Amino acid sequence: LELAADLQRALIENQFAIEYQPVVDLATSRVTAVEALVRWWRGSAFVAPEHFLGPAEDTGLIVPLSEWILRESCREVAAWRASSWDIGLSLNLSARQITAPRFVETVAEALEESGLPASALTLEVIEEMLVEDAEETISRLSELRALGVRLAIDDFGTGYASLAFLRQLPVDMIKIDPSFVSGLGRDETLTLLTRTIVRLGHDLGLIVVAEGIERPEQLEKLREMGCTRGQGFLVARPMAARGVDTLMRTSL
Ligand code: G
Ligand code: G
Ligand code: MN
Ligand code: NA
Repeated sequence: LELAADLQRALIENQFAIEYQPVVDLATSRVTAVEALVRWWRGSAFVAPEHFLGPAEDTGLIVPLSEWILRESCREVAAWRASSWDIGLSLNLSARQITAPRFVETVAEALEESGLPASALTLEVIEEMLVEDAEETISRLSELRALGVRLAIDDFGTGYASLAFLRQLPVDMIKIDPSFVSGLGRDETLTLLTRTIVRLGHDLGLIVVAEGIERPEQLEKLREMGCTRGQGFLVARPMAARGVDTLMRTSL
């Protein structure tokens, strides 16, 4: 309850910030996109998303918070693109955000006011979001996809219905959960499962992103498997917008 009041105040007082984690082309190391990740500095103390996203969801504060993240990140990525850096933006969605009134309109407005093309925006969802209000969620996401926005399944492979999810939702990308990537080169089953997911994704015509790359050996295995995109601390850590500015200057 105290956290809920603090969250409300944090929103009014602009205590939230966005960090961006690069997603790269594993063959060329070129940055293809950045994933926006929310950060909360409560005074001088950092509060991890896993501690406040649940309460924000329960209180409904996730809706205005997500709207701020959406508008702010679209604006920042559009500015990087204006410097002729061809990158996309990936955003994590919350279940409550998708079924909130005017969700589709809000995304369309954020694209319009920032000038970010719909095709440069990828919205990441996890299958738990289809547990409640599945029909409503699928129909809102399908409307966005009709506008040209891309959809990704985040944490792919961890839900019991991952494959069924692929049939229910027209997606463009799967992001392989770090629990698979962590085992590359160390665990035979996880290596085999990763290889199978990469092949499955490509056979379905999807972009496959490996998440949580931390060791050179993982990178090597992924390249060998033909996985074309990756993300993780080895490649690049989440960074403030200024860090992305610097990265852009060295990339152009
Ligand atoms: O990268 P990090 O440890 O901050 O992320 C922790 C969790 O919070 C991840 O599951 C991530 O998807 C989620 N998350 C980070 N930013 C956002 C956001 O802007 N909206 C939502 N809904 N989830 C986010
Ligand atoms: O659930 P989602 O994939 O959106 O989670 C993103 C979270 O994963 C962010 O909090 C980000 O900081 C974290 N993350 C990104 N790369 C790595 C990595 O290589 N190792 C670990 N442990 N966490 C990572
Ligand atoms: Mn994500
Ligand atoms: Na993930």
